[in-house]
Amino acid sequence: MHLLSPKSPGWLDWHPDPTVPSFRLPAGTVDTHCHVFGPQARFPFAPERKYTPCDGGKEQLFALRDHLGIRRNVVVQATCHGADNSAMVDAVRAAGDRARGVATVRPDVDAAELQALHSAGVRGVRFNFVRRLVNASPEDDLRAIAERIAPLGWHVVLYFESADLPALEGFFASLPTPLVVDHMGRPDVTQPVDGPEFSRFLRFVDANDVWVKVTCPERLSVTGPAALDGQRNAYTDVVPFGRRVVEEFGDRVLWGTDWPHPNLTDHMPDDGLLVDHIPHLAPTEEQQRRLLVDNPTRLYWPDEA
Ligand code: 0GY
Repeated sequence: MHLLSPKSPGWLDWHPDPTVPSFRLPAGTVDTHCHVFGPQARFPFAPERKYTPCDGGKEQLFALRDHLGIRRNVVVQATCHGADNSAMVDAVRAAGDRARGVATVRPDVDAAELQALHSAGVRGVRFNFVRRLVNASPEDDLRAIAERIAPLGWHVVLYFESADLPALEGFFASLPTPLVVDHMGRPDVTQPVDGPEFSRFLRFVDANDVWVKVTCPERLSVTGPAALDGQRNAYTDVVPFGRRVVEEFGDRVLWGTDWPHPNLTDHMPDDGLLVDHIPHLAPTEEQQRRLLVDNPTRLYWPDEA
């Protein structure tokens, strides 16, 4: 047996005992952004990783799913596993029709491997531009991947910092697949929602029919998790940003937990509180149904939509 690596210094483990949310998720809710970490003894982390997390395996993910009242998950390959999709695929297969996957692949991936991933439930690849997580990939390599996956009907999930959008958006717009952006493009929520940075992001979304995950308030927030009123209303500084996206692009917004919440430094969110954040972003029942059920079902289970 190989030696297990210790967690990165200061690593925060996922919440052991999340509260039961007050907000009842509608039937068929999909968590479109979550990960599995290992377990390391069975699925070793990639040598090129930039962090070593705690274990967060499929059993814990499914337990959280059931605790929160989520119907289905989209398991996104985490960078700590590099392009070895085994842990993600194992989780997606184990969930049967209750999960889909988003993979990381290399430019030399062959047709048989893509077909095997498709059969397992993978429906997209993730391109990551966050420098603390990955070394940059040449755009030609990424374009080659996008061209290989387009015929399968897959999409590309984009993870980038908002400051990098001006340099990247031309490349994104040239890709031949649907685009999905993680965490609202990581806005600086101390800037006005009508300010130049977020306005540019909204124009990019509009011009390219981009899907947007209104995820990770805990990652974007400066005011933090303090519940300031009786409605478990945490991460209030993120609300205007999420609400704007839900109002403008109601048929292309997606929600997710981001469990097991990699690389947080100041607190670990109570996943129940993250569910209670949803009605602050999407106040009407129709907005909630589109965000939580209709949109993700159309993207990941199109035969049912
Ligand atoms: C997220 C965010 C992060 C990490 C990863 O794959 C990953 O390692 O996505 C992050 O550190 O911001 O979406 O989970």
